[in-house]
Amino acid sequence: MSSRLDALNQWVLDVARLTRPDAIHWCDGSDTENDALIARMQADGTLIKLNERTHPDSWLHRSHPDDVARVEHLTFVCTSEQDDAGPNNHWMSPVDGHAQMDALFDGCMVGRTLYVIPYCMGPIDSPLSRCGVEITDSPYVVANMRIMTRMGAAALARIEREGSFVKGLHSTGELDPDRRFIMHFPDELTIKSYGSGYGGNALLGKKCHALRIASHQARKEGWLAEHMLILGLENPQGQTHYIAAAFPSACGKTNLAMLIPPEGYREAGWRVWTIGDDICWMRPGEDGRLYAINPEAGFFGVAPGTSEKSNPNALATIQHDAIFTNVGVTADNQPWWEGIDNGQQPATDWRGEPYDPAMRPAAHPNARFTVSAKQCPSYSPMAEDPQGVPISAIVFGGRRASLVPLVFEARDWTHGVLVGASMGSETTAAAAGQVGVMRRDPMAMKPFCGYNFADYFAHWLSFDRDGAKLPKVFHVNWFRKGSDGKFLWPGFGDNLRVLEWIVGRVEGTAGAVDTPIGLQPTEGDINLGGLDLGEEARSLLFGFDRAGWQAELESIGSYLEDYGPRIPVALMEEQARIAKSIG
Ligand code: OXD
Ligand code: MN
Repeated sequence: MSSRLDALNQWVLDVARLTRPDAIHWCDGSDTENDALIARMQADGTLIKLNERTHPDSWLHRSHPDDVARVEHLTFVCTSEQDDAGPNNHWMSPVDGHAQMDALFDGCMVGRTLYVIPYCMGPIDSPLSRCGVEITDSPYVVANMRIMTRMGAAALARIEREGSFVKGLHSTGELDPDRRFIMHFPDELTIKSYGSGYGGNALLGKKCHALRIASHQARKEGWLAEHMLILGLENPQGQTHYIAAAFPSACGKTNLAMLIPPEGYREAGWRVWTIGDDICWMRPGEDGRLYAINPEAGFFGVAPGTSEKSNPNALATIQHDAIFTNVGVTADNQPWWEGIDNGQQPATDWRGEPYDPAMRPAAHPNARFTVSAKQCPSYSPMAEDPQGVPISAIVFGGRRASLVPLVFEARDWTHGVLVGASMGSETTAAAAGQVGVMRRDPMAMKPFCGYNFADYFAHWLSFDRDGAKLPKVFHVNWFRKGSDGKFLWPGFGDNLRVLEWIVGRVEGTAGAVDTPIGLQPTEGDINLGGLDLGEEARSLLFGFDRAGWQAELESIGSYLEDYGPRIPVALMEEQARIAKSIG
């Protein structure tokens, strides 16, 4: 291999000396390689073949029952100064972090194969893309990385050209929760992950590289690495606006990114194009607009709740060549999960036991599918454009059962940054821990920002400079509940009505009223035709609760103050301005 790959070769040798694998395999990403890995995993039970007639070339993986989600409490950012990681991250010094991880990795691959996975995050020829190499002892990780990234020979060629890459070292270890850590060394562009095979902990291109390490690189280099879907909304005149939207994990990013418009809209010619469902890298272009790429090549989506009603495009995408993790299966080996609503019944649950609803759900609430984006009927050809797509609107949103209306628009960029920074949402099964607890999750990046949130907010604010043509910023809440505890907004395809208003605001054609929290549509500004919304729904979805917002602004103020003197003054002034205008 060429001398430009010396650093990579040396690192692989160093890791092999530490972990002592039986064999080393450099992944080329070919079909032959994948077939051999799949055959091996089928033989040892890592993968179980699903019904070949209904789901050709698709597989079920059952994880260790204690290894089903991201582990935020075991995830660390290792910087020399603790303040650089910030109160939003668990911290360890790089020296201690390496010592702790290397002790775990010592000899951990004896009897196993070490796989070297060169990968590219983003279109292989895009200047916005970045490469990495993951070393792992898990063939399941290799098979998933092949779907989720541009993996293999082309990525290795780019690494050879550029000479730089993010280093990720992973071992499933013993899958013991007491010997499990995910550590990031942003200054060394290095990740070490031990003891878990779960996607967010083990597919290192995804959360570890494309968010935690990339957010750190993005700050240094003047771009943004965000936990956002990207969609294109095409109107009946054939014009497309691109929208990036940040919602916390398991809050409907995949569903929104693949939305199918309600019938009347469809007939009129509205269409949603999918660019990405989880991660967005964007940077200012020469014209001052923000241009975005999806660094991923596949979807690692939450299966439960996915149905013909909630997301027909996702269902079509996962009909073949998909890996399902921790779903239930029917008697004839079709994947099954709660909310699939396809008239079938599960026979076996995600732990491989006969399904008994009194014991546990058939699918784990965080069961996942891994599938190539190219299989999605709404996948946009623009997703492969090396220049990225220009973003017209940024949307923030969380799960808020009360207070927060259906949609509002921030007055300007600074206000928009405050709206993102003060986002709150109820926790979900995507991370280990209690579900349904409201927490602040700024820009949906609480688990993923690789540095101090105070500096991250300052970085966001810095994009407002001469010549910038920034997107408008909005906040949505699909999850408002009525006094009966039921959701007030139908959601799913009907969210297009809100997107139409957002694009109308961008184009200057849609109306709004000024409220202290921003610009809100009245019922007349949004097309509600054909919806059955009661009196309570209309008043809560479009209203403004002054007393509730007074308390919310106070809570936002004390949340931001907790970041201490690093918090940008402009953000505190914005909070004070809004608090004052509420009265
Ligand atoms: C994900 C997550 O898997 O956010 O995308 O947990
Ligand atoms: Mn995510």
